[in-house]
Amino acid sequence: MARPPIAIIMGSQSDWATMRHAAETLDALGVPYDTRIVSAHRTPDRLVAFAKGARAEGFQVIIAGAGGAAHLPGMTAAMTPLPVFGVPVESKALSGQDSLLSIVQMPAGIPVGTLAIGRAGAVNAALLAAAVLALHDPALSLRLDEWRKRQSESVAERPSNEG
Ligand code: RP5
Repeated sequence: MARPPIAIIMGSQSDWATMRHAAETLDALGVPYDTRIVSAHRTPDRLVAFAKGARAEGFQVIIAGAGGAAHLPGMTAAMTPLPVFGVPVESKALSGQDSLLSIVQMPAGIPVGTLAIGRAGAVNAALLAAAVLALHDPALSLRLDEWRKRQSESVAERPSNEG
């Protein structure tokens, strides 16, 4: 069986409540992925092994979610040539502003594509990762078009008291 092209990594089990939205979006698009807990500070050796081996494992894009002092996306990007999309997880103390600034403010030279805080960022990271793969996958490109079409069709013309 082909290896999944996307890795969804996160700093903690507690990040899964956010990062599962990336997984569900990839499910909807029919894109295989692997999920791992990789903490930059609690499991640094696991981080190094994962990031250095990610390309050899067959991954093409990495989605990395973390909260607080969120080093995971940047440290991962420092050790792999693969594109890394960072998802700032909403933290309790600072509502994810800490996560966002930790991930987005990469010094020039090591890029991390940074998404919005929380669920929106997780969903969009998955859509962005799928769009990268779709550049060389016409069937996935069609599925992405269909996903957007369904999204447009799901928007009512007028607001309702039910919603
Ligand atoms: C970060 O610390 C994780 O990415 C998580 O968002 C945050 C809190 O982790 P837990 O204390 O819930 O494990 O490393």
